[in-house]
Amino acid sequence: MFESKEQFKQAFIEKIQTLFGQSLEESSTAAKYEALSTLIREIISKRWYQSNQQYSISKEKQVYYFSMEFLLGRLLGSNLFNLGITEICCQGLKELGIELTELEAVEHDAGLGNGGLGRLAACFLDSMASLHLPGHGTGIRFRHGMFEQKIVDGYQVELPDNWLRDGYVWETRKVDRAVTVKFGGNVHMEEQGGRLIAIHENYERVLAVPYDVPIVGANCNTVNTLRLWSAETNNFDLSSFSKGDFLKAVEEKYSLEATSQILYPDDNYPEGKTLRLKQQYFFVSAGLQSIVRRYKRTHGGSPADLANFHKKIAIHINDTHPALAVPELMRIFMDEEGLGWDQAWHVTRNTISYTNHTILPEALEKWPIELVKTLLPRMYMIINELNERFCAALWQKYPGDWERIRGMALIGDGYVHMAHLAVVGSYSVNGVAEVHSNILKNEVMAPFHAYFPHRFTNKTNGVTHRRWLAKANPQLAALITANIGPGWMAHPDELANLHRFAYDCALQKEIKAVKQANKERLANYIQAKMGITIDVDSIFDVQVKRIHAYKRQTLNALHILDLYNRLKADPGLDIEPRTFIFAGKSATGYYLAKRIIKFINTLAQVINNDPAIDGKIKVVFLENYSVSLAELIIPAADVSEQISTASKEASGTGNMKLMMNGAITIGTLDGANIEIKDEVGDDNIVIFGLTAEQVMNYYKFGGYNVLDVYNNNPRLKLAVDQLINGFLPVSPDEFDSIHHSLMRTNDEYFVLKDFADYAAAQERINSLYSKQRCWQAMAINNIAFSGRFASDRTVSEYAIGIWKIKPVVIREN
Ligand code: HBZ
Repeated sequence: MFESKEQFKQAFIEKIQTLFGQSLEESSTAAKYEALSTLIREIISKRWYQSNQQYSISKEKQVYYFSMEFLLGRLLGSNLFNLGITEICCQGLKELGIELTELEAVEHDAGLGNGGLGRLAACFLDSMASLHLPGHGTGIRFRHGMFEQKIVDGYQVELPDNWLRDGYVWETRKVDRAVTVKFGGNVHMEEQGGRLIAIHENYERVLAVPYDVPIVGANCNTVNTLRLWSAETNNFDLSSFSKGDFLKAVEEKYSLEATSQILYPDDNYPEGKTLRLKQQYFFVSAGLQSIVRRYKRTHGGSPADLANFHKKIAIHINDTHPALAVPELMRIFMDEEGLGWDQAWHVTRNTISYTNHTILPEALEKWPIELVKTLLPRMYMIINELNERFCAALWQKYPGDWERIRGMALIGDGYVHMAHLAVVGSYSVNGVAEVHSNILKNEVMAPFHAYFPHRFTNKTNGVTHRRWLAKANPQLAALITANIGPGWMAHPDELANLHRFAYDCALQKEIKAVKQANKERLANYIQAKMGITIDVDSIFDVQVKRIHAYKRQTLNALHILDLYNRLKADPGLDIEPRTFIFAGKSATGYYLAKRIIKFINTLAQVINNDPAIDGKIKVVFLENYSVSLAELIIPAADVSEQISTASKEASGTGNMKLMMNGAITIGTLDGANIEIKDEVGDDNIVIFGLTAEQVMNYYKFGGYNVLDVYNNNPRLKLAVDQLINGFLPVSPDEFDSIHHSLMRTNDEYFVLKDFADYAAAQERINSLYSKQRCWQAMAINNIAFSGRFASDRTVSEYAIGIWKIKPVVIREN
């Protein structure tokens, strides 16, 4: 690597010359970005090669994290950071008159995910590499990632994300590692040499080509691999061609390649489209084929060798999207490697582990039998056999209890139930926060927990503090290091040493100054992007996440409307000035969520333009929330809104990113908020609302009396009425759907029920903020007690408790 700034500068200038035949002065910002990234990639490549070599030689167990989504964001900055050369590059570039941040901004976000689930996968990759763990990702190279969101006249408009348009320096196409994936056709069994063999005919063949992205560990030589599969066809349909049907040949080519064209932008609301099932099988089959091929090279390919597969390979499935790994691994073992059913099942069941990320009933994946049968006939046969065997075993244990057996079957009511398949086909099932794992065990998956009591565990989520603290908030990181030393970077628990400085005047002042600088940075962005001037001395109150009824942006918005009403009625109302900042995307077909976006933007329009308010409150909806935008917003937040209906948010991870940047959580006792509260203590968090138990009890007894709550709270009544009484400058029926969801369908998410308590909690926030000594101490304590929420902790729990993998320290040679 670079021994000095001088050496770096020389290498950088040379790279521009060799890549573009240009001098530094002649090159564009984009060219400079490309040159820098290429230079860095070359450093990475050497370590990548060494890592692969040493993994092969060591023959240690490897884990593969299968996920439909990897929400990586940008890689230049985090690669520099993990290589430990940010400073040398930044200073070297400065001397050449270049700002590193400007080059970083050239990179298109790899937005290959919807939200928490996809970003978690990206954090886990970072942690695995940084903990020296042999762990890799397997996913899809979507040609178009999460759509780009524009806000036009207050509405969300979706534009295609064309992130690959300028090429992607971090990937390497490995055409020699391509495999084929088969769809459709028919399968029959034939006896050959005394064995029943599955014969698959008339299928459609898609070529799966891997693109490998290096995953660089922090301060170590480890470089792991994220393998993203792309659907291609290697030849036109020659029979159509020879018949002169050129159009048909082209049509087929594009239809096959469509498989990896687009990420479905639905979080927690699967659309059940054929193409999505195709995507799932596509990457699962390609990924498993390539893992088995490598295993055979390293450990031998006889049936006896393959019987030890699970001792060397762990496959983790990120929610049920890759659950076809269960029947596909069975197929490979039986149809391609000659193992018998029992042996194949033993190995498969001991290879796969599963994380559940949601209990929302509408989000549990199920696929129509007919669709599975036609698109994936061999998968269907195997699932059917698994189902028969599983139901027979249940019958042994619960003779006559049809009700229970029906509820647990893999196939029922015309569908294949993917969560059932995932639980039955794996050796470990985990939830992502304590409360969520308990709900899985005791409610949603209670019969499975009774049958497989040892299979269920909890692994509370975490996020990489390298990206979300050190890189996103370098000034804060420097301040922390100045006070407690640099050890926290490798051991985030050491952040707890900050606690004793919570009331230290000097530190409080400095923490506040850092926050102020981050707020100014965000305010400048908002000014430039939206032309809105915001008060940098106001409280920055932030709710950034997908727009979803259960996340209750509506509760936040109704409270803002109420605050506005009160300010209008009493201009002298004593409140701290506040800027309410929202960002987030709605699924394209999610009507209610789209109206919620319009509602927030309508409030912004009314409030921001009302001189009577005197700028005391402002509302901003930032368009196109992404990893990079999150890195700008989160360090600037004072208040973190985590206000989901208790029991609905499996964990949340934004809550963790915000706390480690010193924001104070206002939240319900849901997901990881509960554990955040346990870590920081009651004095450093503001909790309100129903508990998960209360919510679930209400559901059991048919809900609560909405009218009672509405009629007995005049402030709430006014705000709810204003949705439909012409008060807002929109057509009178614009917000009918929101009003309807609250008043006519029994307020499924308890927005009205929690309103009064939420408003009281907001007053506590207000009064705490007015006591700055106390507020700054809270901020410091939130940073101090965020160590538990580092993904390094989560990933090492997975490594030890589930995957049983050990670190392999990569040596430079
Ligand atoms: O996974 C989220 C949970 O809602 C959140 O509570 C948790 O912290 C996070 C990580 O464990 N779930 C998702 O983000 N889910 C999806 O994005 C999703 C995407 C496609 C689907 C279903 C869910 O078909």
